[in-house]
Amino acid sequence: MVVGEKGLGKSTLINTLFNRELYPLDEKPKASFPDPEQPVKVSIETVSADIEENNVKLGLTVIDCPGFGEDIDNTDSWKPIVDEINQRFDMYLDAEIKINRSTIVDNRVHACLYFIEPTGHSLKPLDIQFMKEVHEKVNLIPVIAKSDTLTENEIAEFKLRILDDIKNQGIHIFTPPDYINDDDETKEAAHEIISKAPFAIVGSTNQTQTQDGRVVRGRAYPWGVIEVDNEEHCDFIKLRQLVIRNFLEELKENTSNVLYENYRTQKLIKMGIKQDDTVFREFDPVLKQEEERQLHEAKLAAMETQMRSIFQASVAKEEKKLQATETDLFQKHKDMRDKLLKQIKLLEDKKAELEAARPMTHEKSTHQTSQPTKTRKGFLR
Ligand SMILES: Nc1nc2c(ncn2[C@@H]2O[C@H](COP(=O)(O)OP(=O)(O)OP(=O)(O)O)[C@@H](O)[C@H]2O)c(=O)[nH]1
Ligand SMILES: [Mg+2]
Repeated sequence: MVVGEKGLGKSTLINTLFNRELYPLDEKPKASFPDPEQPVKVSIETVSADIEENNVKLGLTVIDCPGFGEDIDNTDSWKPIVDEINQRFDMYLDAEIKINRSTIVDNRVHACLYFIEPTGHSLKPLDIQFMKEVHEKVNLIPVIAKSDTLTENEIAEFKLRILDDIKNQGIHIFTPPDYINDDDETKEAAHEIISKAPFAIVGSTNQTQTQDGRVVRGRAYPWGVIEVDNEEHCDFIKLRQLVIRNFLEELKENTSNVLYENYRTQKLIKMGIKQDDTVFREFDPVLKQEEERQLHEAKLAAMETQMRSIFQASVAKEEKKLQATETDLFQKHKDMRDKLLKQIKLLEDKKAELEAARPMTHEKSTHQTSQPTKTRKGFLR
């Protein structure tokens, strides 16, 4: 989204970013004076186009807000823009509530370039009011428009005053996250980009020849050429890096995880729906890790209890089996003993029977042999 007062070079910057005439530009902008009878309304205009970065095609949609700050009374100039941002959040929320979430089209505003007039003084009340109205809904990126109209020193001082105002007013401007795991080179590059805010930009799609014969995109002055793609001349390259090359994903993530979540929570509270915070825990990696650890420990404890009860059950089963075998053996032993006793009894009876019949045969056999009786006796024992 690009917002700023009339003629600050919004369309030119977008053309410069896409490197083509997305917005046909009148060479001489028509002078117009606000008519107190006919208030100027802010309108919302969108245009989509592809941009190529590192051989990757990106589809970007630009939202222009012509009419901003053009009225005699601009008190509510911010309102249609905030409405537009909210409406896009609402569309996303509606789609999210529907069952089929896989087809959600993300039309939320992921960055708002706010054009500050190159006065060299400080922010105007309109600038402060607008930024305060949107800074919690959108990634705000302030830029100093037409910075070629200021000297290097004027830009440096103007930047400091703007940053002071922003700080004093409690306005949040987008700063990419500082990743702990990034290498020093990446961190350094990120710091260099951030250090340029608010970005002093120059827009132009015109090819101009420099004094040393190079053909560049720039603005020609009698004293020389201001080059768009030269970091010594302006912050266009750094702005492009921030928005497209380096931090496109971070802009989208911040919109999703912070700005949209705030909006959603507020909206649901207003609708009387209480939010289930557990759904959002995944955004806190420390909390999530702790939760996962506890879950893992609970799982281990459950497994241990289960294994212990399985072990106890199998021990009890074995014990029962052993007991059964013992009883069985005892029974068998008893049976055998009974059988043997019975046999002994039978033999004893037979012996007694034989002995009863002996007197007759005894005399007969005494002189023959006494040995067999003895032997038989010993055998029975
Ligand atoms: N000096 C200078 N002039 C610029 C720059 N960018 C744009 N212009 C000129 O400023 C005039 C307005 O530029 P636009 O891009 O139409 O500005 P805008 O903000 O889109 O204006 P509206 O759409 O009318 O609100 C044109 O004549 C541009 O050539 C810049 O960086 N430096
Ligand atoms: Mg324009």
